[in-house]
Amino acid sequence: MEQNAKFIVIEGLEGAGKSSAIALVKELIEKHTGQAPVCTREPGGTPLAERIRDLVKIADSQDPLCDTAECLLFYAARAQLVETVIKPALAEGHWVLGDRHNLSSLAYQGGGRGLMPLVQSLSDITLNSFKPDITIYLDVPPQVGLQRAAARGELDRIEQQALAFFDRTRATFLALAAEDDSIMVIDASQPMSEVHKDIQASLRAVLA
Ligand code: T5A
Repeated sequence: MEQNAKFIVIEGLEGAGKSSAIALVKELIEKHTGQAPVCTREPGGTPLAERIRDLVKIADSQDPLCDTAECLLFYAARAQLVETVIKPALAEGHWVLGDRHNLSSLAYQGGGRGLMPLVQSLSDITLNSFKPDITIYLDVPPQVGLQRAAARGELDRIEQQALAFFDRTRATFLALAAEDDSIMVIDASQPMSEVHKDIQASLRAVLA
């Protein structure tokens, strides 16, 4: 088992290209450690957290989710995932590769919804300074990302928000990345082959 297992997270707006980035990083980790990482997604990644995922993704016109409840649900799902999957995996020496984590709540609920004080309090209480070793933030203008997501099929509850919501979310992702050395920003509006080259370069040190 790897003594110094790492927690690596891929972040970005909808359509940023997280799925193919995850496939690439998974392969790189496998080559480096000789073992597949434990892959998680947020919200989700445990049976209970997957049920919460449905609550936040599917719109209910009879009982629309208010912003505070949305925020609490993301943290309930995250607490369950961190305590029952991520921390135990790291403790056993398994690398963990996450499709989104806390940075999404800071950006979407903190920046997009304007709930930063609540998000910061919940983050402190539930995570207590636990954070990824490396976060790769795939930066894409919302128009580009949403077009890609729409080309794939129907948009979910959050994807149907106004463009200004995604502009605020992106601005928060970038502002938080600027003040945290563990967050690497990749220009995800480039062709996929270039995005992948940049991801490999940004992980060179950690996978050396
Ligand atoms: N959320 C989540 C919060 O609000 N707060 C939180 O705390 C958390 C954890 C989760 C939703 O919940 C929100 C954010 C989300 O709205 P999700 O399904 O996990 O939903 O996340 P999405 O972002 O909606 O997932 P997507 O599948 O839309 O995004 P991806 O994975 O980044 O997109 P991907 O890789 O499937 O790419 C989309 C399309 O674009 C193409 C791909 O081939 C694909 O067809 N593409 C490119 N085309 C050209 N050039 C490139 N460079 C391309 N990269 C990708």
